[in-house]
Amino acid sequence: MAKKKRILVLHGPNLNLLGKRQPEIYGRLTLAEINRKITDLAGELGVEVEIRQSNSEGELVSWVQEAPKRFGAIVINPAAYTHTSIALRDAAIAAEIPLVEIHISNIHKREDFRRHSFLAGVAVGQITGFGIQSYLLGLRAAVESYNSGELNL
Ligand code: CA2
Repeated sequence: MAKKKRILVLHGPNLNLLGKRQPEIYGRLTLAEINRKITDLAGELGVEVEIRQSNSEGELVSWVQEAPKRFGAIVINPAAYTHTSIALRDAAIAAEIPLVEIHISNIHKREDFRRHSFLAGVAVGQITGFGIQSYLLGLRAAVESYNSGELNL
C-alpha cells in the first residue's frame, strides 16, 4: 500500500490562547478543538497531519527547516511572526516544499501593520479571514499543491 502523505500544521505565537480570549476576533473554539477538526479532515482526505504550536520564533524556524525530511507540505498560521519574521521566510524558501499561509481573521481588514506578510511572497498562497475554516481550506490547498508537485519558490 502507498505511504500516506504527511503534512505539517504549525500554529504560531499566542494561538494556544484560542477560545480563551478575544473570541470576537478569533472565535470560541480552543486550539485542541481546532486540531481535532484538522485531523478529521486529514482522515477524509487520506493524508496524515502532525500539528504543533510554538510561541518561539526559533522553534518555528527549526520546524520549517526540518520539515522536508518528513513532510511534503506545510500549513502555517505564523500569527504575529507573519508581520515580523524574515527568519521564517528564509526557512520557508530553504524548505522547498509547498507552504500555505493561513489566518483566522482577515489581516487586510485590520490594522495597517497586519497587512504585510513576510511569508506571503514565498508561500503557495495565503488564506485569510475565514475563521477556523481557514485551517481546513489551507489543508485542502496544501494537499492539492503536494499532489501537483508545486514548489513554494
Ligand atoms: O488571524 C490570524 O490568524 C492571525 O495570524 C492571528 C495573530 C495575529 O497577530 C495576526 O495578525 C493574524 C494573533 C494570534 C493571537 O491569538 C490569540 C488568540 C486568542 C486570544 C489572544 C490571542
